[in-house]
Amino acid sequence: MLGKYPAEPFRIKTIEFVKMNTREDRQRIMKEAGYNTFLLNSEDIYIDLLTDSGTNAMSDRQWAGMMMGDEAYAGSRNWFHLESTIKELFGFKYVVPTHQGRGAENLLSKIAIKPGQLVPGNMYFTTTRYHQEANGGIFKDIVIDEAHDSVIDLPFKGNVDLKKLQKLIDENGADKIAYVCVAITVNLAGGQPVSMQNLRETAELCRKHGIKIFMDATRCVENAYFIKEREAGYENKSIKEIVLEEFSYADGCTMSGKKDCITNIGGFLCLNDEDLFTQAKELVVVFEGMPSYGGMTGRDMEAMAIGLKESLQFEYIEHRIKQVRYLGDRLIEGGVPIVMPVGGHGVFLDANRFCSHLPQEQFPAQTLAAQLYIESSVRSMERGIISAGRDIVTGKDHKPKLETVRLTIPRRVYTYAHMDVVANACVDLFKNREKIRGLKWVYEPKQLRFFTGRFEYV
Ligand code: PLI
Repeated sequence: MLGKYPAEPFRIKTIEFVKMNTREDRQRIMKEAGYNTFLLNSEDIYIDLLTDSGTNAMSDRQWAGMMMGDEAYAGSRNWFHLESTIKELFGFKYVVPTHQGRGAENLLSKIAIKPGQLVPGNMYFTTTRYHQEANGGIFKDIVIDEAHDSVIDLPFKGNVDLKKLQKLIDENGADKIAYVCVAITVNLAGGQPVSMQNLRETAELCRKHGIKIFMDATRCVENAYFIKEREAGYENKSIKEIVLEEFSYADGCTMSGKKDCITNIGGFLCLNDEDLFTQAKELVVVFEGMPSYGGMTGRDMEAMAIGLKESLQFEYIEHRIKQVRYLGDRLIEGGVPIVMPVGGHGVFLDANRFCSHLPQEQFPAQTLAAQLYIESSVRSMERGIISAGRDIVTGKDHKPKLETVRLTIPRRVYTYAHMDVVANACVDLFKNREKIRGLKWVYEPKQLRFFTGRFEYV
């Protein structure tokens, strides 16, 4: 193993200038953006930790690959490269390309859910649940209870609770279940991994009842690193072997290529069932594009094929995970409440404890993210009551136990010095936390309201 916090396993070849503005500027800018960090202009940000999605830095090899883009409308050579790479690394029989992860989620929901069926999953994700519900599915949370608690520290806090899944099957019958969706890792729980043992046992239970499992593969490489680090019997296996084993327990997966493929756009759906594949191919032309590009350019597909291989290198993923952990450790040292343990793609501030003077109805995480930007020009994202949205039947707010602000680390973009700036900003803000004021809605969008909603101070 490398040191506790390994140095960057790459050299920096190109840089992008960023500028600092004043606190006064940022106060005005944040107000104009309706206290929603999604509505800020990138140019007004010093360190952008909104998301790790599509914000990755590509390698010289990926950029070289982009010059080899074959922009044919059909049958591009880059598609065949990408398709064979995914089949080799993930082990599925069929691949359908999409413009990004939610395109794959839309296709899967359309072909695999009958209206009224249940879709159990290890915690909801915004776009995933949206597509399940839009296609008549009913999401059921089957993650272990501990995943909803910010304090409990467990090695595999994203695990499926097999008793909850068994109960759903017993009470509703296997026919009522469209499929089980297992995310590796679990984004909204803090990037928490799922153990191989849990994947194996979930698959056994599903197979016994003839229920399919589809994985959300978005951060499957980060999940594999945690398995290697924490699960007995995997310490000497390669990341590549572990990723392949993860997917051996699934009937297919959806993938946002914007995360662990280390690219800026793209996605795909993998399937083993020929009939489902045929249906997905028929639909992909309606929503995404030809089955040989699905909304991606030839050069995007080439970059993804190369990025996917790079992501499996041990030095890369070890640095990635430990850089995130470094930020978490700095925050813990500074007394800032965060979701424990630190996960794969970011550090989640616990806004309930950070802003304990604010009720959830005044959106503690939303206002904390806004204030962090005002104080430091660091952009983060709310992952709490605003992201959770409303119940599709009752119209009432979902009230998640986790009310968090996510400091998400783009891959290969920032250094440890940047992490120090972020940590210092959070520690300073925590000392002055009583000054943070609550928010109320000015404009609440009907779908995925966190993206474009607007707020003002209570
Ligand atoms: O943003 P997309 O459409 O490529 O992928 C959607 C998506 C699916 N599953 C998971 C676990 C995600 O994290 C995810 C997208 N996540 C975003 C945009 C994020 O900021 O976390």
